[in-house]
Amino acid sequence: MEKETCNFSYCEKPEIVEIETDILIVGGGMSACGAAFEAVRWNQAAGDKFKITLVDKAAMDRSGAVAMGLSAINTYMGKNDPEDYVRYVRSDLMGIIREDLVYDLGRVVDDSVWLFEKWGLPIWKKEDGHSVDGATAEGTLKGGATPVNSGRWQIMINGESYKVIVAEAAKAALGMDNIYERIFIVKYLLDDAVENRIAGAVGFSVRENKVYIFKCNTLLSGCGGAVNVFRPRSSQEGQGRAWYPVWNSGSGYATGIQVGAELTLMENRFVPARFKDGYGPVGAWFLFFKAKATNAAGEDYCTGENFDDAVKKYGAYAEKLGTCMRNHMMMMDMKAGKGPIYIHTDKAMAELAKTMDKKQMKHLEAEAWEDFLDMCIGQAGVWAGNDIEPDLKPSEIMPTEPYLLGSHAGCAGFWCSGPDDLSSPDHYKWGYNRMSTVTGLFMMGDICGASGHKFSSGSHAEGRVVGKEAIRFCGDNADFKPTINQNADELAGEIYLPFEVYEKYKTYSTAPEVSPHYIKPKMLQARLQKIADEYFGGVSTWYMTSKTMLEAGLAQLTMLKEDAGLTGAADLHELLRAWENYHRIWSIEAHAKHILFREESRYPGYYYRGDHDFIDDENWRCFVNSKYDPKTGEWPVFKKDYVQMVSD
Ligand code: SFD
Ligand code: AMP
Repeated sequence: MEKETCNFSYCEKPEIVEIETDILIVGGGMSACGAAFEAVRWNQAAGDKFKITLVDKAAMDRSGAVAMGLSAINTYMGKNDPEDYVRYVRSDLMGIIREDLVYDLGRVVDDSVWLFEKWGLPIWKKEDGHSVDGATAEGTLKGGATPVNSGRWQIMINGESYKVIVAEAAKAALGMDNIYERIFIVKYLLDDAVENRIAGAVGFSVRENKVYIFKCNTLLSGCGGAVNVFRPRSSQEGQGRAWYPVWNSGSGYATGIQVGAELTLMENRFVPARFKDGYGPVGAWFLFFKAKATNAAGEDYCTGENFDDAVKKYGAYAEKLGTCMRNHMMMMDMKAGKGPIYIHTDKAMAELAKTMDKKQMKHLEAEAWEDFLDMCIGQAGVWAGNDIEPDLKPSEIMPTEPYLLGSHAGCAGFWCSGPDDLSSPDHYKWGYNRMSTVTGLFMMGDICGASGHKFSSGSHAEGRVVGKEAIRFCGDNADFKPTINQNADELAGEIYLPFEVYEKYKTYSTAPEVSPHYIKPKMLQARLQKIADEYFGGVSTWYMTSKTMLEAGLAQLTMLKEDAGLTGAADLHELLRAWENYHRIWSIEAHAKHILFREESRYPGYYYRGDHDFIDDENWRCFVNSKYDPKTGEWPVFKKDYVQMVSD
């Protein structure tokens, strides 16, 4: 079909707001809040030379993955050594990580946790051998108090208001005049005078008819991962429910890819085991309440034949029982009809009751509920609706649809420069810590690749590293003036194209939902999810794909991308949905290209290449990187050397 353009013949022209700033922070989640807080501190030390601006598609108080709150901070070093943290992350992510980035995070992450506590986050403490709520516990972690560790790296919090607390500190530091909420960033802008140099970003208000053009010296990108790229398990009545936040729609990946930033390990994904239908996280139940998971016959699916079979196929990696391997063995039983898989919350509570008096037990029950009321309210609803009292009945768990992310037990993201004081190899560092291969463009949180297991605290800490580096970058590049040749009307026309298309053709059919001239965002999303699910290893094929399936799916995706240029949007809400979809398409395209290139199954339990169902360290213990060329549209995929920096 013919390409459509928007010159505002049919839709209303938006007001155009132009903002010049030195530092532009895109996103308002954990990493962006960390970046804002730290950049302001270093800017003050530099004599307040630089203007710092933050733009978030939502409202910072409740935006991003921590919106609902959390009940644990999953990365806290305490007495652990950062080298041990590297060993743990490397083992869970199947032997390939950027050890410089992970070590660098390990040495600073606790400071962010201490700040959270200072700002008012209640953190549980161990007092006289008992766990005490954060609100009543004495002392602070920084002052030497002992946290309640659920696992080696995880500590318990009363975290319903976690995000509000972290956002408040960032807002207070930046000042509301420098914060733009409910502005969706559509794309980043490269400089027209200097090659491979970031110069700004454009977006639109999701509440008013306004398009925003930001010009900047440096851009700090922290837009989270990609959710709803694969067809979700929840359908119809539960549509929209997912484990990771639905508003993290791949913007971080798409915006960076489009300006040519190099990607790494985009073949990786995260498939978490979650409470069925409610998507409640399992970590606190496994680690803190010591619950066990079994098949329907009460057998541990990570032992016996399943274990032996996995070791035979995937070698020593299987023995370590990392997150994807645990999934793998669970699925072996599910596929053999040995499900449902249960997590025995009831038995765990009964076991704990043996060591507790009535009052302590009541408190523990409250915690068990709070675990979900804090971070996944829907799960409490599913329990109530299904007549499940978790202290009396077990619950089903299940692997979810795949998500793309780089801060939880996944590592898909951009190839970033590391710190320069760790004797790392030359190809790991090029000047500024966490800067991508595009000059002035930094990546943090979910989208800084090959360095998973940062979680909420690590993402904040990484943001702080980036905030500090951004001030240094601005100081070193103070003379830079962004040159953007594309005029404001052209940029606004691009963003408002789905409005123009809809207004032009909406009367061509009796039901404007259906038209031969455009596709509505909801339909486009359904097509995208179907392609990803069926060709790229979603739930309907038990995460299985292959060269031929990937190639067929990529061919479909090419057509979908073309059709996405003919999306029709009736209102601002649909305009948001249209651009979110576009970002998802770019993210999943990168994912599929990388899986296609890596001829092995590095992450069994996350995805399988049926035509290469083994781990091949000799040929593939390396990074798979790729780089889209914004000038030619070519997108080569290639290997990059992995270097082990920390001994086994
Ligand atoms: O239980 C645009 N996470 C957990 N971390 C922990 O430390 N403990 C836990 O208990 C955790 N668990 C957990 C977690 C997440 C979720 C959803 C659940 C449970 C249910 C992980 C952390 O939350 C995660 O690692 C960090 O939040 C990642 O930080 P960051 O900064 O990479 O992403 P973000 O916080 O989601 O923020 C993204 C921001 O970008 C904005 N945005 N803004 C402008 N334009 C666009 N186009 C944009 N697109 C996105 C968003 O609005 C947001 O502000 S448990 O499972 O382990
Ligand atoms: P989750 O709630 O599954 O997101 O996990 C929270 C934290 O607990 C993460 O650090 C996980 O890696 C860890 N975790 C979850 N389940 C297990 C398990 N069965 N064994 C070890 N660690 C786990």
